[in-house]
Order: sequence, then C-alpha cells, then structure tokens
Amino acid sequence: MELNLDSEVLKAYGFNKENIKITQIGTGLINRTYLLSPSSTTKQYILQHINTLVFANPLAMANNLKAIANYLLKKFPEYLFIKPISTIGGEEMAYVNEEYWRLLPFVEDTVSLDVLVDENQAYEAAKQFGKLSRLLNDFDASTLEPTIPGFHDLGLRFKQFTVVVSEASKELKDEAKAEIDDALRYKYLLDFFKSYSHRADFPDRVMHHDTKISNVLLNAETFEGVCVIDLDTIMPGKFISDLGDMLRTYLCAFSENEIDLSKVKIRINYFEATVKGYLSEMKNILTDTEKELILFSGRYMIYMQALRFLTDFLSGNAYYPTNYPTQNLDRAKNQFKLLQEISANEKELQDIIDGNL
Ligand code: GN1
Ligand code: MG
Repeated sequence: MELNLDSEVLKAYGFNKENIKITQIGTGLINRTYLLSPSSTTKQYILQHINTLVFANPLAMANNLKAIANYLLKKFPEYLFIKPISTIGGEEMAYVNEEYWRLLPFVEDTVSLDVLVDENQAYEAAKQFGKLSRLLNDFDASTLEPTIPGFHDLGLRFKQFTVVVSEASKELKDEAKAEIDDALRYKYLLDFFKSYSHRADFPDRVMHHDTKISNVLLNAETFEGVCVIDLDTIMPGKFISDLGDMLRTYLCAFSENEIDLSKVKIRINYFEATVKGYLSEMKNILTDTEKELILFSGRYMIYMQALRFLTDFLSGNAYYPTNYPTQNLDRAKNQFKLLQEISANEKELQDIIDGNL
C-alpha cells in the first residue's frame, strides 16, 4: 500500500525510513494515522497527519494541548494525558512540505475498539471522558482557542443545512426528500436548546468533542479504561458534546454506516452503563440545568450528526469520505432512525437517569 509519508517527517523525529516498520491504522474519517515500530527499540509510536482542510489552525490545537498538559501535570501528576512528542528541533509538530504531522507515544498493553460488545466497555469509556471533564473543571475554558470554530454549534449546522438545501440540485433534493423533511421536523430540538442556552448554570467546559469508543484506550486484558486519545478537538463546549456523542455512538450495536435500519436500535443496558460511568465522575460537578439535559444531550448530538451527513450529501460529499455516492445520505437516515429510537424509549431512559442522580 502507498503510505503517503515523506521520509523528512520521520527525520524530524530522529527516525530513519530504513529502520522502521510503518503501518497505517485507525478508522477516523479526518486524520491519517500510522503506527511506527522502530527496529532499534521495543517502543512504538503513533504518527498522525493533520488534515488542515478541517483543522485550519493546527497551532491553536498544539497550544491548547500544551496548556492542558501543563495544567494536568501540575495538578494531577498521576493522570495519563497523551501529549505529543516534540520534534528533535523542539517543535510541537513537524511541518514538512506545507503539511503538519505530530508524533504520540503508543500506550502499551491497550486496545482501541471500533464497536462496543459489552456494556462494561460503555461504563469504562464514559468514566474516562467524565474523568477528563472533572479534572479540568477548574481550568478556564475561555483560555482555549476553538480548533474548529462552531464545531458543535447546532444553530450553525442548521443554517449550513438550509443554505445547502437552497443551492442543491433538484435531483439531489428529490433523493433526500424524506431526510430533508426529517431535518426540518426535528428543528424543535434546536429551539429547545436555545431556550436553555442563556441560563447561568449552563457553563462552557473543556470538552473532548469526539468521544466515540475508538478514542478511549482500554487495558488489553481487563478492558478497564486507561486514557482518552484523539485530542484535536479539545476546546470549550457544553457538556452535551461529550456525553451526547457517547449516547450517539454507544447505544446501538451498529455504527452510523449501517444501512439496514431495522438494526438501528438502542440497547437500554448500554445507556444505563454510559450514564453510570459518566456520572461516577461528573455527578457532583454537573449543574441542575445540565442534569436536566442529560437525555437531551444525546438527541442534540444525533440530530446534529444527521444534519452534518445530510448537508454533506447535498453539497457533493465534500467533507466526509464515502465509499459510494449516497453513503452520507444513508448515514443521515441511520442517525434519524436513532433519534426516533430515543424518542420511542424516552420514558424508560429518563427513569434510568433519575434513578442515578
Ligand atoms: C469525524 O475523524 P473522526 O472519525 O474522529 C468528525 C466527528 C464526527 C465523526 C462521525 C473533526 O470524526 O465530528 O462525529 O467523524 N470529526 C471532525 O463519524 O469533523
Ligand atoms: Mg476525531
């Protein structure tokens, strides 16, 4: 396979192409990730190419990580925070041929899962993300720079959707008619959010913003949570971003790529495990308003992801890589089905939340 990796990048970190095994790994849609195994040591490394079409300001990303790493090291020295390794020139990232790369340590004896097959994995993952939020509770989120401005701003995502609808071809709009109708029908979720957004006890926190299961490392034997990874989108946000994306991605046994919608169902026990794991860290930190919005956080994130996939389909699949032309439309269908499942089980899910608060 063509690795698409300039040997100058390796040199920036003191590696030599001849003495290193390089494997492309990971399933992220945005950045390319490689596992480096130098023959001179048993240590392994993760090398990532940063997609600057998405992360237009890699320096903001590097500065955020540095500030958070310093804070955590000082206040919670035991906490395992995976921060990038500097180049031999002492830079946070390698800049080669107008592209940014960064190197991370590979954490031994851990696994990253693509699907959850046991509810304890949901508990452990939610606990890890909750723990990061708890440890950063006193960190002033306003000192961080958004690495993607408006990333989880539902109002902005809705606006982008309406603009794209007004510009898309009739053919694409006809194909996506049912999903466009769904997107408009669920707009009440945005209005509901707006009615809360100015409350004093609805703070901006330091959020990870990408809490899917593959972004947590679990112990390879016990499957206990070890640490969180993929820290590009750490920036200020509402608690909704982290808990909501866990609810979006942990409850169904099949991913957003599943096209058989009869398989898109929620697993109540995974819901309970996710809520329990998160609250084991955050119960005493969340405000009353945030506690009221626990179930809503899932709805917000699922709706936003549906809008993002649908918007991308209508604008010619410019953002999310696809394997076939209608994949982003199928992903949107999948997310709308998931949203419907949350509504159908609302009472039971809310009872679980209430029982754990
Ligand atoms: C992208 O690259 P990846 O797979 O970690 C996206 C997330 C979406 C996710 C959907 C920077 O994440 O917001 O939820 O795809 N990240 C960015 O699979 O857009
Ligand atoms: Mg990511």
